[in-house]
Amino acid sequence: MFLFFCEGKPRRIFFACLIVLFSGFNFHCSRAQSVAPTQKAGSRLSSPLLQPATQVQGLIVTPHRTRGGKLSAELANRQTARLSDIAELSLHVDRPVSGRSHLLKFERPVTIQEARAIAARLKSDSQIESAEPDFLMRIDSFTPADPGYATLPGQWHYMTPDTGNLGGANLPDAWSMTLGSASVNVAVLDTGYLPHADLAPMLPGHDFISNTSITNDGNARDSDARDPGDWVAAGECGNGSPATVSSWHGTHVTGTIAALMNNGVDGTGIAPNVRILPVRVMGKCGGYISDIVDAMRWAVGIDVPGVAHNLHPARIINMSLGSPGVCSAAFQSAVNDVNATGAIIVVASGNGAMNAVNQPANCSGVIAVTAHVVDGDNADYANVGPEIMISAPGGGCGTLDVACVIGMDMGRVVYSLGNTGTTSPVSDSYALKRGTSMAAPHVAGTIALMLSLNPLLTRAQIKSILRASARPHPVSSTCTLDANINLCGAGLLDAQAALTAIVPTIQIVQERQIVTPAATVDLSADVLAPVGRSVTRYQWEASTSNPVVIAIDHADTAHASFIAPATGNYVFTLRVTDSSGAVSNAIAIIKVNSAPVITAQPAQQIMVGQSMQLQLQANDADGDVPIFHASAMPVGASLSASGLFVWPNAAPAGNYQIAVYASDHDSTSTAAVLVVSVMPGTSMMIGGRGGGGSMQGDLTLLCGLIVVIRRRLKKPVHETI
Ligand SMILES: [Ca+2]
Ligand SMILES: [Ca+2]
Ligand SMILES: [Ca+2]
Ligand SMILES: [Ca+2]
Repeated sequence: MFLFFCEGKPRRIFFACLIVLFSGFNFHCSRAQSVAPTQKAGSRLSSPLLQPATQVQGLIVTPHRTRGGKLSAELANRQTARLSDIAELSLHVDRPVSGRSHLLKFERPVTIQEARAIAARLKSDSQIESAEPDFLMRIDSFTPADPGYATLPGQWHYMTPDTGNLGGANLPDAWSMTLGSASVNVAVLDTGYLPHADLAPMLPGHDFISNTSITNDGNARDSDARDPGDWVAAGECGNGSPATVSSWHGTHVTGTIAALMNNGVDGTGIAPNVRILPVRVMGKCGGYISDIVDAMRWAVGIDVPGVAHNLHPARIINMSLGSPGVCSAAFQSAVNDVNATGAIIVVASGNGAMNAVNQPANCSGVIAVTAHVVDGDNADYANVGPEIMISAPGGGCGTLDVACVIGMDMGRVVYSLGNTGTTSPVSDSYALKRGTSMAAPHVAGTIALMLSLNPLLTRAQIKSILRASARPHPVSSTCTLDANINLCGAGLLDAQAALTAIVPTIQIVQERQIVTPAATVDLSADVLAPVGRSVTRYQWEASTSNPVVIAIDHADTAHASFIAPATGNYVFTLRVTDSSGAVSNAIAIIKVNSAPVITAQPAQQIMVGQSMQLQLQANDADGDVPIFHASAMPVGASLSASGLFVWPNAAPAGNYQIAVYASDHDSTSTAAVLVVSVMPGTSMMIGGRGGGGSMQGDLTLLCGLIVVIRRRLKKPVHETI
């Protein structure tokens, strides 16, 4: 009965296939229309195909341009009896559609296959130019074709959240925006990795395990980060410790972040195009802080003694590891160093079912991740605490789901890569695991997608977006109980919402400027739209709280300008809109400042040995209090910040030209020259102090020639300038 491989009307197919049998052709029972689209040349990934809904309501029918006059008239008059006969299903005209078409609705919704068959029957009518199902389009969402994605147990943990799966990380719509960029490197600090048919080649990583009793690869640190297995015998990890098989934990975590998509193998990863830097820190029984902190620094490009420089520094570190206790000083120091490079660290909260977060998830400056299960409830094993930033799928039983039994929760755990070996590696497999270890890489992978869309995102922006885009913990779930408020972070990871929230990055060229009145002031910005989008609008706006209204030139470009008014502080906002409608803002602050102007002083004359004091004055147009200073002074003379010039017992005789200045906090006056002639002869000083601005002694009055100089001096008479 091979005939029924063909779709369409069985009776017709039967005859077609009879013809084939008798004519001896190799007939594949396919119709040109149903040939699957081929992948674009050079592309490693399938295009994000639009997925039609499973039911169709109607058809778009277009009469033939020349032969369809009668049909056009029928449709205009809503006469559908003839078409219904051809369709073998009752149709009615819903409305005209642009492009000479009409939308015809079925008497009942039909399947996609039925709709296509009806459309094909209608197209056999010579008056019909085209007839096609009116499919429901969705926003570029697509479903990976990997066999493990949708087939039970499946990767529910990536899927669009719905009533049966409130915990899904909402990746299908995120994947239509990006599958990751090969320029984003994610370091996985774990048990190492195994090459796997569902993994792209790893970046050159490193094995940081120095302790040969746990390393299990026959040597201490080395440049091969492959996982030799971490199985242990009973008692090997301490008295009473159980025997365990190899976990292949690092391979599982790596697969969650970057397993290949649409390659026909296993499931998929969250960011299949990003690169993984495997860094081995965990062996038999675990790993030591001393090795892990070295690995953290090395992963982001900080040199570690005895290890070759990492040529592929990571922007993201995933650490699905930890142990109870406060954050150690060594961990905190490493976190600080990593953060200083601009990288971001994601850490699992731990599986102790405690109201306490393991270290290093509790270190300041990391993203601590707890785990939820398929219905969005916090996982029964997951640690929570105030350090938690977000929850991600970790699988297993929910805390409040008493009917759920561990081991009977297949289909509710996290599906990723594994190996069949119980000790040493044997062959590729997939593995089902539960844990906060599985939750953290969901967040790391999502951050990798975010950085793929906009590599300029800062750690603060990433955290802010993840928090703001998280879905609320489900009503009446563990994390909404009064006792757990603020212990589970912002909510459930939502990759689609996080990526949608990424806005263009704006870098104002000069965020703060101090300018002079009447200057032409540049308002310039470098703007980067997320990948796949473009900037559609720039708008510079002057703040309504500015002291005066300012006209901005070229306000609708990235490079605007204005003429500075006389004085005051001004705020300008650049608002950038991208082609997705996302908006971001940045602010430029401009201070218009006038430098102080020193009030000219008459030339001063004084006899040798006399004392003088003089109060200098300056005017600052914007009201700043001037601060006086001089570049050099005659021996014994001084000038206070408030402008009091004092020269007791002036000597020796000569003509002094003293350059004085007044500054506000932002600018300095031009030099003013205080001219003092010290006359030779017997001191005739009269004791006591005179008032500001006058010489002491009668000879002051001898000052006849008053010269005011406000210029830069070329030749000092004395070396006092
Ligand atoms: Ca080794
Ligand atoms: Ca090794
Ligand atoms: Ca795959
Ligand atoms: Ca000023």
